[in-house]
Amino acid sequence: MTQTTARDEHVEHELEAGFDAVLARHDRIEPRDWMPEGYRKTLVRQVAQHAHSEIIGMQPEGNWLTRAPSLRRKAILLAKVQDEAGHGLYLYSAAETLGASRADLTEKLISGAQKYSSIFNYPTLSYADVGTIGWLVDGAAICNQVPLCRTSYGPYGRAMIRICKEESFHQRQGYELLMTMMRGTPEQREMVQESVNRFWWPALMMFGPPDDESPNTAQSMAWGIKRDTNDELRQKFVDMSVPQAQRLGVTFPDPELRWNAERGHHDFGQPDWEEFAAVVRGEGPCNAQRLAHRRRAHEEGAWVREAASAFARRQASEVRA
Ligand code: BYC
Repeated sequence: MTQTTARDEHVEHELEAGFDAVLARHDRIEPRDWMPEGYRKTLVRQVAQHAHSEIIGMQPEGNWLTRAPSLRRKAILLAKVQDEAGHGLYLYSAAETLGASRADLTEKLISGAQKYSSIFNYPTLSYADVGTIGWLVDGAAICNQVPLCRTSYGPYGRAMIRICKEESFHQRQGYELLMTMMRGTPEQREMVQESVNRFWWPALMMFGPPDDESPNTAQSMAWGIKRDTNDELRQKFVDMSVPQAQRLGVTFPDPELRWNAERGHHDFGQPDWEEFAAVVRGEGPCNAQRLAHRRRAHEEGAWVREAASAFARRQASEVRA
């Protein structure tokens, strides 16, 4: 071994020990700190997928903007969909602090090279779906994202704090919408139940595959990127949703769902994991439509990006002059 290699190895060990010490005291890793390449890559993967989900997630609900039943509902929905765009932007910024480029991430999304959440590949067939997405999809998102406020990477954790505050408004508006429909006509109550039946299983899939089939969980937990496993969060979500469903007056389409006093949790059935795998592979009911729509919006927005870049260049040259 040459002297330089030995010295390099020593430095690498010291850096790694420093990184481990930060994780051990549950402190944050910041962009300029040393980090293992695998940690950086895992974060770029998760944060980018998360950002893409927020952006693609605007589409199912955006579908109902022009057909909202009242001005009040339209204003609420518009605010929510705009919030999702903001969440995407916070998250793309967090990914940029890891050396990723926003243009490259967008390219990877529209070419299908990077994933986004399976849930947004299901259609929204009635206005009740706006309420169900708020209640169950944003509810699942809150379950998953509140622990991410304590993730080990600083910019991601700080973005999550803002996002979670807005998600809790999203969940409430959904629950309130469903509550209003449940106080309405029998047809409206039926519409809510039908919507809940369609979204329950896809909502459970949002937490990812079961722990024993999740290739990333163990390492992501060791690095403090994830704070809970997929199954732990899924259980938490079921326990949280059951009393809310009872209050609302709807049921979940799961004959195995029941309280287990011994465990202090609800037992529940498994989603169709083959359907999940197909949706993640791009074969869900709306995958092609979601990506085509995003690709078109990106192409049609080219002039905005060019104008903004030209403006930035002109401002920079004025400052230099
Ligand atoms: N959909 O080893 P695993 C929102 C992939 S936005 C698609 O367990 P990990 C909202 C996974 O990527 C909701 N793919 O992975 C927005 C991995 O594939 P790769 C988005 C999934 O990362 C607008 C493979 O399966 N939330 O709520 O340890 C309106 C194996 O999985 C899914 C986030 O992104 C899925 N559901 O754990 C309303 C939260 N699940 O990459 C609402 C942040 C798994 O190895 N992300 N895969 O090829 C996370 O917490 C974690 O990434 C996950 C997965 C729990 C999702």
